[in-house]
Amino acid sequence: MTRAILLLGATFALGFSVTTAPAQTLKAVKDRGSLICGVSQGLPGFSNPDDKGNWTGFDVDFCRALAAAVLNDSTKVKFTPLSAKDRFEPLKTGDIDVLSRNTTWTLSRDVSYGNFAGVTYYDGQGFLVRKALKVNSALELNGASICAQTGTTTELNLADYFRAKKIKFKPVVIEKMEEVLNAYFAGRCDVYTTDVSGLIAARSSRATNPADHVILPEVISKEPFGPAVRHGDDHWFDIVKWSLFATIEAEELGLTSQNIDQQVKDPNPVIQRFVGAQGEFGKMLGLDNRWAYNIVKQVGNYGQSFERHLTPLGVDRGINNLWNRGGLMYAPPIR
Ligand SMILES: N[C@@H](CCC(=O)N[C@@H](CS)C(=O)NCC(=O)O)C(=O)O
Repeated sequence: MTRAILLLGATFALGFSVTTAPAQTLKAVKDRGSLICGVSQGLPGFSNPDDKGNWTGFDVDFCRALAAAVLNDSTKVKFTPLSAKDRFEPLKTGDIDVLSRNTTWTLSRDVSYGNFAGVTYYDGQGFLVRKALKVNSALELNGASICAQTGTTTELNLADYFRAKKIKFKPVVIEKMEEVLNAYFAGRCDVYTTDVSGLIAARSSRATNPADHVILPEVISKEPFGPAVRHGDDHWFDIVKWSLFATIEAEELGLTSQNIDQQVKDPNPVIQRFVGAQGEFGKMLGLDNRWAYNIVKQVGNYGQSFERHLTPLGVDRGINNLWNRGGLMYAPPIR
């Protein structure tokens, strides 16, 4: 009897462990020889393809940093462009290894779609209007038509904000960003609302004369962007988390793609651990001990990515500065 129960238990345990074994994302990425990264369909500064299909941007750099950590080669990335609405499903199905796409970390997304590895960029939602409308505040938008994109936190915040303020507005919610921008710049809506970084990108890349458009002072939400991985693979979650922390830690340590080969000789034990000369921190993650060195050498530190992609658009570091420079960027220690 006892034996039968034990046997039944063992069979069940075996079956159970087979059916719920966590996805071996690291192994899949290594076997494939490339990382599949979900990005936007084109958002200057964050993830944007050129005519030849080469992707660049702040979120793209994170994909490259992860490929440098995991595959020792930042070029081994395949990009999957995803609309706001369709971005989470490929994470669940395993069609992408990571979602790195100006995606706000919220409770419902964290519970329903995947784990967020941290925050790469702290943003908030704002409003872009034509200067000719002579509007100085979101509180003056009574009766305005407001364009937003489907499947975003933007459309939800928009409704909340105006309901709370008892201001009437006409939502124009469109699925494709290209069409949202066409609608706003053709004057089919008075206002364009999205993350402030997205407004800055839209104004500088799409307006005939950027000075004809103003961003109103109200920031109506918190939009912490971060990379997400699917549930059920803690090991992969750790790798993505620590790859992000490594980019921030590198900036704090003053390690850049230009100086890291000099800095490896620095006897500071924090740097020695970072570059893999001391300890087995890479190995603990299932990676090469030079994982963090590879990120910095091949992609650069957090600040370098920011300066390469966001500073040129006119985005300030602001709260995205390091914690010891007045911002919120803080990485736990590698030890
Ligand atoms: N951060 C917000 C908005 C993200 C979002 O999708 N924003 C739009 C407007 S800036 C976008 O990136 N569109 C690009 C695309 O659809 O490819 C969210 O996570 O819901």
